[in-house]
Amino acid sequence: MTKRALITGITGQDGSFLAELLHSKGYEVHGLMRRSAVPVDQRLGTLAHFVQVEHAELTDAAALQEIVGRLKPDEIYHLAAQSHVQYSFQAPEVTFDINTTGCMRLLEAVRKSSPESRYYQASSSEMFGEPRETPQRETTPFHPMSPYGVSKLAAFWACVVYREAYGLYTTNGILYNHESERRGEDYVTRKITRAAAAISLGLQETLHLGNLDARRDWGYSPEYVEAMWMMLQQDKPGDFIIATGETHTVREFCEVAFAHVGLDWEKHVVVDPAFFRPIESHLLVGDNTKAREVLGWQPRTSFDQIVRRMVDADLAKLRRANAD
Ligand code: NDP
Ligand code: GDR
Repeated sequence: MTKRALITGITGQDGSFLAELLHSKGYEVHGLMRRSAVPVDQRLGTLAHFVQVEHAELTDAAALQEIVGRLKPDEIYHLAAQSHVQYSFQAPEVTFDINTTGCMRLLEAVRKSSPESRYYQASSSEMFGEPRETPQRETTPFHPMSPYGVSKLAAFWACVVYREAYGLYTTNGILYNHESERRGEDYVTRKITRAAAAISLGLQETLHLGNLDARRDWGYSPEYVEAMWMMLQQDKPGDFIIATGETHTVREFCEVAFAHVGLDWEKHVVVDPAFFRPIESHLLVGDNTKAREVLGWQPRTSFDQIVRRMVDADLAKLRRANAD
């Protein structure tokens, strides 16, 4: 029988890769998005050929309940969020409303209208913030270092409570940074690859960045959405860390990206206090043993490959845009 999935955050990086993955597996894919002045086809691109659109804001409990009750999806992937960590310092209340209360609204809709649905929560390594051990495991205590981290941690626990109190199938994927050619342009990786491409084409001169010593455990988004799907195929719900186990600095990211287009990054990057955060997470690196052993998941694309693939995609995109 055809399985039905509902993906929130369908217009985001992970939503788009996950929709393609589920479509390739024969799922009927529904995507939740908020209304905007930009036409749906333009926002969804090629996904518009197979994704059935449901319009709702995460702030609208009644709309969420109507959609979940009508579709009764086999699987719900809750990816929608205010996902920008630095912005969460400027907008903590909105971040909490969307990321935490939004999750509670969706869980309530599932509990009341579709308790058989399997529910995936997009949890984050930011919940570890200032980690008590490195690498982090599913058992490592949490200590978030941003309003975003706090909002995701509360949503994490909401999923655990709904699992334990009501027996719902709720699974938390604790994902470390994952990137791709579809990454939003104000996250550091895409900002760098887009700038390296633009500078090499003579379209830009400098790149303003914050903390170059910041380290992250960067993986490749298409592989991380596979892990999401694998999690919901398990007999029992649980919590899983998805990470590469390797870290690199923002500086190293710049080196590889600029070298790929034959440039010396030090000639173009300007350190700008505007992009520093009030506090910064340190030593976020994940231990993916449980995911490897239970799910059979492992990362395949190396750091250098991710960077180069992103730069190549930005070069192609900018060349197309400037040929018009
Ligand atoms: P994106 O920022 O690319 O996508 C976020 C999505 O959420 C967009 O589709 C956005 O829609 C939607 N959204 C935001 N606010 C609302 C709202 N009020 N109502 C409805 N939809 C809304 O995120 P990613 O794809 O990178 O990440 C997916 C999820 O995984 C997020 O929850 C993120 O916090 C989490 N995560 C991501 C990691 C990463 O490294 N990428 C790592 C760990 C966790 P719109 O287009 O309208 O803005
Ligand atoms: P992060 O990703 O905060 O880890 O959240 P981001 O790419 O924004 O920052 C990574 C690191 O780079 C440093 N940095 C800069 N960051 C941005 N955005 N812009 C800059 O100019 C810049 N210069 C240096 C940051 O200080 C930081 O240390 C991402 C999001 O996808 C979250 O939703 C997700 O939960 C976490 O990853 C895991």
